[in-house]
Amino acid sequence: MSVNISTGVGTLCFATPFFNASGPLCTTLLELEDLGRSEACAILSKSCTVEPREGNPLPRYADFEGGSINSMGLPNLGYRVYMEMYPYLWRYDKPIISSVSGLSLKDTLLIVREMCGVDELDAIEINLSCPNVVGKPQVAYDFDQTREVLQEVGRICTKPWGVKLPPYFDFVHFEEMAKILNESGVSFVTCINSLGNGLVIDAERECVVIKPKGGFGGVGGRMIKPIGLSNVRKFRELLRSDISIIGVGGIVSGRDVFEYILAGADAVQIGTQLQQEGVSVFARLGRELREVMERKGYSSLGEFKGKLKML
Ligand code: RRO
Repeated sequence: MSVNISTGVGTLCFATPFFNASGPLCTTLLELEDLGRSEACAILSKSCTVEPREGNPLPRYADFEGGSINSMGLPNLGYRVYMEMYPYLWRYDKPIISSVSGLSLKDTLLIVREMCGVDELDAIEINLSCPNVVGKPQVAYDFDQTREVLQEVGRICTKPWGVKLPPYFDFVHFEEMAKILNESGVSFVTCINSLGNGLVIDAERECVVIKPKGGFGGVGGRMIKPIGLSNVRKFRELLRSDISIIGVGGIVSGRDVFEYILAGADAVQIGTQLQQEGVSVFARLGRELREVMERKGYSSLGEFKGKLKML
């Protein structure tokens, strides 16, 4: 049986449903070219600011049995460098997406305005949920600020755009955020970013495992999958049907991808597992997802997308 795993996010067409989360292995041109050569369906660059940033002191990333913890602190080359890279990435013939994370609304608008002038760029993901810049709270936990950012970006952005959200845990918060998103011009929503300010401890050394912020950092990987799934599911229930959802959080196998699509995701991003396994993860996920679909008799993602059954 032939299995088709192509999908779409807004007006973008993807050959497979998986690509990188903004963060791991997507900061330099070499890394972005590796993603271009891989079976990732799109290339998403590391969240950028106006000026280049070194980020937080090392060590700032660690694996643990449940996943990963990071406090990278938004290290990136500055938006101008990414603008120059996108034309080189065009040769890989897949959508190119820029993650934008201005340190202020003014910065975000400046970057978005400039990025809209780059023909080779297909879409923009506004990161409203970086948990690791000291003194800068996560925008998307402040609903008034989020509404303002979405209104202002919507006024100037001429490319398809979406937002990267932090995890929510309360139905009232989901409803409030969904109302704001439904009244905005987003064509996609990416959920979730890492769980902010977790703490991993090495009992042998009686020590934290990352240096910045007293060891606190964003938690990703296997252990956050139930939260990622719940956020995708809840937003699928609440958002306009023309707003696509990109799921991210704890995807390790093709079966995890299947679960996200069942919950309502149109595509998924891979973070911790990409960091740990490298870009070959995408080919493996493709094989595994096809296997799951063949076993269940599905020939396209649309046959089960969002069709999670209730008891
Ligand atoms: O760079 C980071 O510390 C970082 C960012 Br911008 C983000 O959005 N999520 C995360 O876990 N780390």
